[in-house]
Amino acid sequence: MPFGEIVVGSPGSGKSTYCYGKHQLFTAIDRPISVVNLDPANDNIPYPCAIDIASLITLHDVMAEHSLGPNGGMLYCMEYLEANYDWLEDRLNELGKHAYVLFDLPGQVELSTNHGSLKRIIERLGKCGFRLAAVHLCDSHYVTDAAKYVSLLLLSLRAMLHLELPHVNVLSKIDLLSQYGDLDFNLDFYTDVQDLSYLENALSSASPRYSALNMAICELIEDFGLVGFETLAVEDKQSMLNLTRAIDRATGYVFVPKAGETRAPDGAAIHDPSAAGSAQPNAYALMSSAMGPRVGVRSDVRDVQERWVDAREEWDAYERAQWRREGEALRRAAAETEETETEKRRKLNIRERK
Ligand SMILES: Nc1nc2c(ncn2[C@@H]2O[C@H](COP(=O)(O)OP(=O)(O)OP(=O)(O)O)[C@@H](O)[C@H]2O)c(=O)[nH]1
Ligand SMILES: [Mg+2]
Repeated sequence: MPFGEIVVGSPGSGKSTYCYGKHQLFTAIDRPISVVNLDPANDNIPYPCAIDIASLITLHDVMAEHSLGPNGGMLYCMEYLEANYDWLEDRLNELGKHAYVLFDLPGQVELSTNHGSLKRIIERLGKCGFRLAAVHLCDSHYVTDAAKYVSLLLLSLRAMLHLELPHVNVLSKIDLLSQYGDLDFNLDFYTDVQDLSYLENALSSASPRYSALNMAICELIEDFGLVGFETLAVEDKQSMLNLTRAIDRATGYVFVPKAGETRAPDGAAIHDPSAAGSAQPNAYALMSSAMGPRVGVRSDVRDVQERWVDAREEWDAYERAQWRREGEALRRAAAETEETETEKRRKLNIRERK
């Protein structure tokens, strides 16, 4: 069965960059991936695009033809895509039953918070057999200001309730966080969303009515108890892998054995080149695959804080030194291979001359 991610978030939150990063990562680790651009204003698409909405409709044409501005034009494009859903379905079918598809959406937040077209498109994808999760990217710059953070919480909650999908909220560009000055709280305060009453002091510096509104929103968010965040620095492999683990749990991909592998009754992996990963669910250790603690480097947000906020420069220097060492080792190995090859050729020449 096909799996997929609906990648949404505010303008500039990093959606297209994330799709590109994930395409590079999955290609490197040999996992299937296709990226579908559903942003009709995406002129410079960084990733190889499996399906592009531009071959159906472009924002430029809509604005010219219907005298609409960019925002109204974007909503028109989404309604047009919904009306021509068969176009999308035909192309998705060509990607095969075991595809893993990222849908790169435009940055208009109303598409994921109140407009109906995207929601109905998602419903139809679900009926076609897609196992989907919404990946909601939020610029981590928002956590540097209490009122902005509250608006981010509300936006995330609205998207979760509106889209009705397994949902992963992500604080993107976490690598830039240390540039915005000191945070009022540790990073886990912002990602775990446990006790928002601590924000009261920071919020009370605004006008009384505005801070009362923000505190009321905080209460609402806590009553629902749904919002939490993962973190992402798109160029950091560990960060991408960690987010991938969280999304795999949300979509159910965590149950899918690797393509070319089946499971014996005791759970041992058996090599079977004919096995297509997503066709055969992993019945072994079903609950522990889903409910066990997430493992892997920086799966704990305190480590993320240390890497990107508290000791970013030291970690940068450490990683640079690691890369240098790895580069030197590779160069040495290449030189040794070259030397052995030259020696082999030399011996062969001597033998031929004899
Ligand atoms: N430092 C850093 N920059 C990032 C990261 N992710 C994205 N960016 C930068 O953020 C900017 C916006 O990224 P895009 O991927 O175009 O954002 P988008 O959400 O697709 O934007 P729209 O499609 O216009 O809504 C680009 O300059 C990216 O290079 C990240 O993890 N770290
Ligand atoms: Mg984009």
